[in-house]
Amino acid sequence: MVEAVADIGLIGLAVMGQNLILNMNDHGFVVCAYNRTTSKVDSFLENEAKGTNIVGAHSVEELCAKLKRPRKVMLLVKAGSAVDAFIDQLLPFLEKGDIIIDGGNSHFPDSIRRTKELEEKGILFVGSGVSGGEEGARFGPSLMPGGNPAAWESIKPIFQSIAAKAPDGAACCDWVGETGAGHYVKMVHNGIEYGDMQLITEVYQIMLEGLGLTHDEMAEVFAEWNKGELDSFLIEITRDILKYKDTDGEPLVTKIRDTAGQKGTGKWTGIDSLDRGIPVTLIGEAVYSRCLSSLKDERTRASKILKGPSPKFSGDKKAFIAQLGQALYAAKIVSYAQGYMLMRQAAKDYDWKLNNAGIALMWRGGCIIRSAFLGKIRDAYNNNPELENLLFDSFFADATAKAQDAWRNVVAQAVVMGIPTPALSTALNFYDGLRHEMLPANLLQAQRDYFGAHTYERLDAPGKWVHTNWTGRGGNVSASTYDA
Ligand code: NBP
Repeated sequence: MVEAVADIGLIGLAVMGQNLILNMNDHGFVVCAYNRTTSKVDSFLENEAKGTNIVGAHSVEELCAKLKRPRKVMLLVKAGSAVDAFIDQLLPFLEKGDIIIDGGNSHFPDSIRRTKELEEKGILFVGSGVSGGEEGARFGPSLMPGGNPAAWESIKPIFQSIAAKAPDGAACCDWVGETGAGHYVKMVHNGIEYGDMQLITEVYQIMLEGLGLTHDEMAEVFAEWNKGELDSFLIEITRDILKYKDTDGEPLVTKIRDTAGQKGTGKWTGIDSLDRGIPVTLIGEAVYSRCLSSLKDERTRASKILKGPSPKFSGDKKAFIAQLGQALYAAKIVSYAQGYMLMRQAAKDYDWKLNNAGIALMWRGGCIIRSAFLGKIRDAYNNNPELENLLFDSFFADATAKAQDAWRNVVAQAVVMGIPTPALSTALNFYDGLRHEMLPANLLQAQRDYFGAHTYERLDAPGKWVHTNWTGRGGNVSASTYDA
């Protein structure tokens, strides 16, 4: 008879799994480790886990036998079929009320499906976003658990102890919402990460090409920004990257091929926003910018064919740098507002009760997008849990109003200099679109009705869809009215 000694089991002994186990051990939890290739269990126990309370298992059956009830098994394996395969292997050794947690980068529809399928079997499923990479996993990740709410009380003590802590000591982990909500929020988090990174790179290109600053001068600018409202992990590492020299004393960053990679979560966010009809334009532009960057050969040919202005700035550089900071800040506010709009729509579509303030707190520490700014988002949703749009919160409405002159000038100057600013400018266009009560979609509707008899709604008769015979030649039959 194997003794049930472990508080939690963890499957998947690659970088994330091993580090999370060590983190759990540090916080006083006994973890049982298992891996498909079982030699990795032995190697882990003999090396990284030596001298700890961590125990190992060489089969799924042994793993389950070593777990205290209700059993909690966390998977940190490659997303996709490996997760389903492990769930199938675990089921014969679990009983009603036991918990399976998937901490991998799973796509949220899989987590919705798994929550439902396992609920029918009496097993509680949790799909949890885990952010922060290797270091986060080891010393405090941002954790975004969602799924079957009945699992939360049992896993909460473990999750909140191992999670990163915000500067005020709060754990960067709270219950996100039902079914696929945890992985959905992680997906949006990754999309926002794409956006934040893109914004920083645009400001870098303006400073480099337009202002002609050296990398050390730019590092100084980022160092200053990191002391104020832009204080964040990404600004901090950008400062350090810009200062970093290659062996010949040149900035290393200038020697890196300018083609950006991507693993797909930004793309998922973009596709999802199109599916839901929510204009998450900044993340979309961030994904497309990576795509454009990867067309290096075509860009090289284009650079010799397509003409543009000389990207030289001829004004007060110091004042313009301050404006760049304001533009970055305002565009970042728009990006988070768009991300929250998307989560609001998904919550409506899936009937999730999303913890909006908690989400900002979960992103406040441990993850790549951690920043002081997220504390303000948490405050906004704490002040008004029903807040329709982040931009309507008085703090953010005032901040964008204050920054907008600088933001407009930065985008205008970049256009004049021919320096691309897809994220900075799409954010501004979104801001201007959102604040227009009247957009030119009236003309668009007229065009649709003109060529396709798609009908339009009259302002003076809401809900009444009519067709006009614009040319006098067509008939009076209209097309069906529906939105794709
Ligand atoms: P990997 O994503 O590299 O996955 C390695 C683990 O998956 C190993 O335990 C491996 O077992 C197992 N595995 C694979 Br690969 N295919 C399998 C299959 N068909 N059946 C069963 N097991 C299989 O590890 P990771 O980088 O630690 O990431 C783990 C999860 O966390 C992933 O979903 C990842 O996307 C996510 N994540 C990673 C990071 C990060 O910074 N790395 C951050 C946040 C989230 P084996 O040893 O037998 O091959």
